[in-house]
Amino acid sequence: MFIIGELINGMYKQVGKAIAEKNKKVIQDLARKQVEAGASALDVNCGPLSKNPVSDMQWLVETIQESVDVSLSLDSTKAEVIEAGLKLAKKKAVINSTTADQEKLEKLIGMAKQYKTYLIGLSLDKKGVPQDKDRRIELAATIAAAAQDDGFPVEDLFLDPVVLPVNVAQSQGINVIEAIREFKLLASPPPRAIVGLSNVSQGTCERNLINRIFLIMSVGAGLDAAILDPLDKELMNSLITAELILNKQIYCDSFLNAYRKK
Ligand code: THG
Repeated sequence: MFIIGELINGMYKQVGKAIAEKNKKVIQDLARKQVEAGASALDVNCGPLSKNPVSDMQWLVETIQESVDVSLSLDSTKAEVIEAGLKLAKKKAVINSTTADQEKLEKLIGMAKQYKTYLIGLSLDKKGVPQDKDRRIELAATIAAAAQDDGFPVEDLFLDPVVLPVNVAQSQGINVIEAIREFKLLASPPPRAIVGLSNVSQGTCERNLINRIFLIMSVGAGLDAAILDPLDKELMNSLITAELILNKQIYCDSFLNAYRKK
């Protein structure tokens, strides 16, 4: 499982404040803790309150890279913010993200090729968030086809069905899980499936429980990657155990520790 740590996001009050005050310690502690907990990459999002997202993204990338040596997932709806991060990234980065809109797709596939990055494609377009499984697959297919036509390596493409909060869009959970299964059939070699896990529990009381169960059900449907909180130890233990049951890890009595040492 490709785990992207979600915690460096200006959406969190403490992180938004650290970005505004240019407090390196808060950001570097979050970076180190997430990598120690098993993150293979870190999501970097300036948040909705950033007044200058280009320079905030540059500062975040430089600050994080002073403390850890991992891939960064540059998370913004603005291509120029993503590109500002790409120019500084030392390791193979993740572009998070493109939608299925033609103009945006072309631009971000071009950028992904130029900087040799991974690319996340959201099942989303100007018409808004899909409300069923088939629309998610249709939009993902548009993205996969554009990537293939443009010569972008499909194994570097992650398709995201767009997870919605269970308290306001309860019928969408199963549509997301079924879309994950079908995404793998859209190209050969199969594109990878990814979710922003914590979306599912926003505004609910049992956040950790809801995240955990949704993650494991999605892993059962073939999920390859997730943006999640790697500091949630029960979540990580459940994920490691799911991979064990799916025969992706070798069993030994200390399999949780064995996985962590890797
Ligand atoms: N797909 C892709 N990228 C994404 C998402 C996605 N990036 C952003 C988001 N969704 C994933 N990251 C988060 C980060 C935080 C939260 C949810 C998803 C979150 N934050 C608290 C909240 O809103 O309740 C913040 C409040 C606080 O604690 O201060 O839940 O789907 N490709």
